[in-house]
Amino acid sequence: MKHFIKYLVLLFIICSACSSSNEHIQSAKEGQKDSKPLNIVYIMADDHAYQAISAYGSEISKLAPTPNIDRIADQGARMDAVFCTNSICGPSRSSILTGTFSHVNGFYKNVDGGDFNGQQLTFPKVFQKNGYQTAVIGKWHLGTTPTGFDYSKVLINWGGQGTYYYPEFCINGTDTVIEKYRHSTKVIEDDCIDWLNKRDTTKPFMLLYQFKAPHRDWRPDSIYHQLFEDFDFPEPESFNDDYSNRLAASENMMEIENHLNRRDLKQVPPPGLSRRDSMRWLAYGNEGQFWSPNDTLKGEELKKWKYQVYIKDYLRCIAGVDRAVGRVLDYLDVNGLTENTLIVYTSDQGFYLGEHGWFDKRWMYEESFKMPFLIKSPKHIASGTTSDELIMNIDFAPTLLDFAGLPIPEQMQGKSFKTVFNEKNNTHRDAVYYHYYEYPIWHKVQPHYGIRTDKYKLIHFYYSMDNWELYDLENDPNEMNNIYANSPKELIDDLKQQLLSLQKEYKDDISIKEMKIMTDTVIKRVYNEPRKELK
Ligand code: SGN
Ligand code: CA
Repeated sequence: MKHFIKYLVLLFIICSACSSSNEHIQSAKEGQKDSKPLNIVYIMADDHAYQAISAYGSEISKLAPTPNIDRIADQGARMDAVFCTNSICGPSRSSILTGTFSHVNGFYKNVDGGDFNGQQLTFPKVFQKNGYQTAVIGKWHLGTTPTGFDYSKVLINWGGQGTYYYPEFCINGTDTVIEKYRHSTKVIEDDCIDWLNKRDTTKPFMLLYQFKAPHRDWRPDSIYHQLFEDFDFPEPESFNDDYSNRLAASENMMEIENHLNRRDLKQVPPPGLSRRDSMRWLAYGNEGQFWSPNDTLKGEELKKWKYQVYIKDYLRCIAGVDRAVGRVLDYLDVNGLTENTLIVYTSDQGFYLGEHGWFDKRWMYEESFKMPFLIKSPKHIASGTTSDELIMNIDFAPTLLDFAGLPIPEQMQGKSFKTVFNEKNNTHRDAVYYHYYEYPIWHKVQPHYGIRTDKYKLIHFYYSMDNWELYDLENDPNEMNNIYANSPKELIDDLKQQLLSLQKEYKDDISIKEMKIMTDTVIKRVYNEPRKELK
């Protein structure tokens, strides 16, 4: 018995020694992990509305869920108040890269706005300087060749938009390749995995993984053509908005009913047309010209039909993006990279999915102003977090650098929101600022600026009108009721004061005359896509 007890004691001592040495090994490993630089995968789609991500819970997203994108929210955070500073492609991307507003980085319009000045300081350059391997794969749309990347493979055809089929890419600013078989989302997905496989595993990485989808003209991979065939999507509450009280909105040219063209809704040109004439035939509708797929469909029924064709193709494009996101998440899991990689999923701006009767973006109204933003970093963010802190796209650059422990350049106007995940009651800011310039092309959206607080949104449309709008976001979330004319003077004065101080802080306190000149100025593109002759 004595022996047995001795044996037990010995066993206990050995086991505790083992377990403490295991703990020791584990904590050494932990320590090593902590000192390891954080990898970054920044995923961005083009025109992906938060309403079309199931983590955000909208009705349509319940019918077209995005389980892979949702994994990022489930294992990390869903941000509910992230805003764009100028809701179109190139300008948003420039603000994201530089951490500055459009008027500071100089790329404030897509059309006649020149190209992005790649000499500027961008966050990928800071990562690169600090020993990271950097890459951008997919949509770029900034004209000039990407700078700050060890590897780039970006879409260059269709004015830099890229196409869904036969997309053309430029590799490292020199070699052009045309993809003949795969859908653009699939090519970008495969290239991303390829790059991850071939990377130097002794170095940390920072990858921008950027899709063309679901941008207009919403052309999904044929493997998704059958999706949603047997049911229709509900229309949003503001689908039949009449724009009363909102002069700028009433002048728009982005209505589902009146401005979707035949190409958008996948009509087939009659046989025998020349290439030029068939392009014209397909673009018919852009200017509000009436067309119908058959002799009987018109009025409300025609509008409903257009909405279903539009929304189904849009969501089919997203099904492809969701698959591609899942593939990279799986890759990181399988290769033991998940713990030490920060992942962002976002879009260059929001988009209208029939709200106010619209497609497209540009406005400071919620659906195009608000960006989806999901972020996961197991070491820093608890799973299932949600946040309604007011964030702007100029905050992305400082935030990514901050998470990686790298210096944030002084000239960045945004600020890191890393602390919102661990410091309770830490208010990031009281209001966000917005400024949009491009007019009249493409969709006749008046240039405007404004601020949004938790409760109110004040907008000034200043180009060919002088109109203010005010919304009470708590009581009128669809922004149908402009209360500017009948709101107390103190409220309006207070908001205007806040607006002015933001304009001063961000150095956008120029005169209306100067703002109009910015819209009118034609800045030539340096970037020259080889044009194909139309016969
Ligand atoms: C294209 C689209 C427009 C869209 C712009 C900007 N027309 O010109 O509807 O607003 O892109 O989009 S299309 O018929 O060519 O598709 S952005 O994402 O680049 O800002
Ligand atoms: Ca876009």
